[in-house]
Amino acid sequence: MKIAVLSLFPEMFDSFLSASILGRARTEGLLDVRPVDIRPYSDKKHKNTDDYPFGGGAGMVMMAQPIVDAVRDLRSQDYAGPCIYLSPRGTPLTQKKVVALSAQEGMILLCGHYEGVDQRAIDLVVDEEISLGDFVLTGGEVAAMALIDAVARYVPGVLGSGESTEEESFSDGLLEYPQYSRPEEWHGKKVPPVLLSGHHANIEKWRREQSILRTYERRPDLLEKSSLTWKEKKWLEETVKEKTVHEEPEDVTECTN
Ligand code: 4GN
Repeated sequence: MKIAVLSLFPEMFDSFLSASILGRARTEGLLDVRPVDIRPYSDKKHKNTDDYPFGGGAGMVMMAQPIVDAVRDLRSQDYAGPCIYLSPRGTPLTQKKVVALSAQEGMILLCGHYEGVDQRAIDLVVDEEISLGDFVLTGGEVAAMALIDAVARYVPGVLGSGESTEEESFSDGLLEYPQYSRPEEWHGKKVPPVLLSGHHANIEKWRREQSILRTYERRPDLLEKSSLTWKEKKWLEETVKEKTVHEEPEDVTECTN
């Protein structure tokens, strides 16, 4: 997969692209990621890339000209696939969308800064606007890195035989169960005995239950779409009741009403 990333700070991608799994994927030629500096594309004498917003208001807007010229240059150099602008006002990213993007020949990612990009550049060259979630970053680079990372995992050969895309959060609609490694006891904290039992059916059952409980506590919205058996629904109901009875009484010493 061939990815270009348009940024005013392309050096931000250096260590990200060299480390760990992505570093190896790139040396093996499975992944080609090129951070591209927007500034040289500016027509201005001093290579400015931003200007004041029409209509007033705080901050600066990234000008259309350098961005549109950069994207058109990349298109002429054989960069295919959607041009994606990372922004908090985009369509929320999902694992399904990540998998779909991994089947593309490539992508061109646009990283914004300041108050954002002139709408005319978005209208001309951007195919999709994607958001990682309801939060705001100073620039789109960290969001672009997250997207590249998530997509790369589904590019054939990027994950070794030890790493899988299968049995992780979201693939079965539930959050992951807790993991433990050596030592069996650490600072007085023991590993759940079932995991040391060697009884694989019990281990699977415990993990499934932990996933269900976590999803109930942290992401009840996901639980509605997941396929719990009637037995599992009953178990959850009982376990939640049980938990409420044995819960510590709430600390109200600071409560003033
Ligand atoms: C993306 C970009 C958040 C996201 C961003 C997100 C840069 N913040 N939630 N910041 O995926 C104005 C111009 C803010 C670009 C944008």
